[in-house]
Amino acid sequence: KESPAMKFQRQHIDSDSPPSIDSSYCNQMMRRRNMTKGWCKPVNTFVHEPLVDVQAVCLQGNITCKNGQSNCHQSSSAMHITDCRLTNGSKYPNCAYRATNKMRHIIIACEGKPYVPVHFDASV
Ligand code: UVC
Repeated sequence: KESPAMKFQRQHIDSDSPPSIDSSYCNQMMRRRNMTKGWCKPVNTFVHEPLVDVQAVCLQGNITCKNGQSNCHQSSSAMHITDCRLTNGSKYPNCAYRATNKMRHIIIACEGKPYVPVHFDASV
């Protein structure tokens, strides 16, 4: 079974490709990473940095998550990310996305032992 840590990597880590402003990137990646099964996930961020650098964020600035939990962490450096946002007219099963590239500080939730990323909360 997929662990929360593996799920985070599937949904949010794309170390190997450079940031892309191409909407086909989001359309392909959202499908390839199984986020268009059963519904179209409305917003999803891919981080284009080495996995170890994203895992290291769990040791960086501790902040409160949007849901009120206290296990969120904000990256000390800005990171290359692509936000994929579902287009207004998009209707399941035809999930169509818009891509936006950003350099942002990421905010992720971490859990467990080892203490690893399990949720992408926001970027600032
Ligand atoms: N999400 C992102 N990036 C954002 C905001 C939200 O990927 O900037 C995704 C996260 O995937 C959130 C979900 O939880 O939308 C709901 O807000 V999650 O637990 O990591 O699957």
